[in-house]
Amino acid sequence: MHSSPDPVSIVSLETVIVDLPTIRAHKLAMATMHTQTLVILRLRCADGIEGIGEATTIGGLAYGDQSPESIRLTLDKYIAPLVTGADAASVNAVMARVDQSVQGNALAKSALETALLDAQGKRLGVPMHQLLGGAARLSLPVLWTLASGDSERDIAEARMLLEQRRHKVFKLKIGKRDPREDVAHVARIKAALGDAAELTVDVNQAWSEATAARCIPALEAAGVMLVEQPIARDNRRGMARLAQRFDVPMMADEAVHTPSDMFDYARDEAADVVALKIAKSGGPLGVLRTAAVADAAGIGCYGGTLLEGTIGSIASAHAFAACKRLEWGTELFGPLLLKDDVVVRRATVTDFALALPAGPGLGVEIDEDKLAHYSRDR
Ligand code: MUC
Ligand code: MG
Repeated sequence: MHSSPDPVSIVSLETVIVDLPTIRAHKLAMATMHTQTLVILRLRCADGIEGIGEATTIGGLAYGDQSPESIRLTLDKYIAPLVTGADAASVNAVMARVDQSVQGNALAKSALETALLDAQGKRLGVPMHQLLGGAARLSLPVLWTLASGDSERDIAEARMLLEQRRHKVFKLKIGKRDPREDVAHVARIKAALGDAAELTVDVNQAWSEATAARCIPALEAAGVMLVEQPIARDNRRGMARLAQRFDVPMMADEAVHTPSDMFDYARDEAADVVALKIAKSGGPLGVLRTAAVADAAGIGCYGGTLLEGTIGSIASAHAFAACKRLEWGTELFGPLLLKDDVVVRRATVTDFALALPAGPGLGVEIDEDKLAHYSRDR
């Protein structure tokens, strides 16, 4: 007879907001970043095990409808009282309890689900991906985003990263400038790098459907291999028309968060590829549910980021490693955009890929001095 193990209760949740400088200005359609703000979650359990998680967005409220401050408030005031005393090992039960009383707030939920899985992996002595069914791959290709705002600088940056064998696929952030200037910028970079590099573009919803229809042929002619979220997240029918009209694959990002968003996109044939993000889907288990719908519909999966630091990026990496198909690689370069981080060993990319840490849980350890140093409460 099997006896079920004693429950391990959740004792406390602690949140820390850290502001970290970036290595250069990162210019996106909706925000220019000089720093990145991470919300770090520490979940302490009765058996002495601590799980860690991260919730990070881009540009305050510029990218999504949760800010670092609101994520922290949601975790401290609403989620902590709900989960304190619950069995930490029953990850799905804890998340179901939270879903019952907290609508939306996928980023806060993602930090919680990550911390629960980290704790459970440490408890069982297995890496997080094993709790997700095991890794289909132990290393993940990682692209780099060129977003200095200057073509020549972007070309020099790409050449250096190619030379270092760090990245060979580059995503260009466009949508901020006049569309003609953006298209010329993309064409200039592709012409300079030639076949040594593949290019994608992310418009971050900045174009109207008419502007997209006008610019995409020029992007195709320049050799762009993927166009990400060219138009507003709400304009699903517009995305379907663009996907139908052009050969270059259309990727949905801001438009697809949950499995049901993915289902609607699949039904309307509104995307060829989806940018999966643990932050949008409420955690590593959540993102695999979205991936399953994409997979069922033949929509390609891409491992996306909200420019998290090492904790959030490695949590994403465990989930993307467990995806059945990950045809479009990942963009888990967030830690490399930061001058510093709050962990002992930062994520690195070598030979164009990120290797999963082998330790239990996430396999990532907090650096207490750095966490205290960068904490906003210091
Ligand atoms: C986004 O919209 O995809 C990913 C890479 C980057 O530079 O910004 C993000 C967000
Ligand atoms: Mg995007």
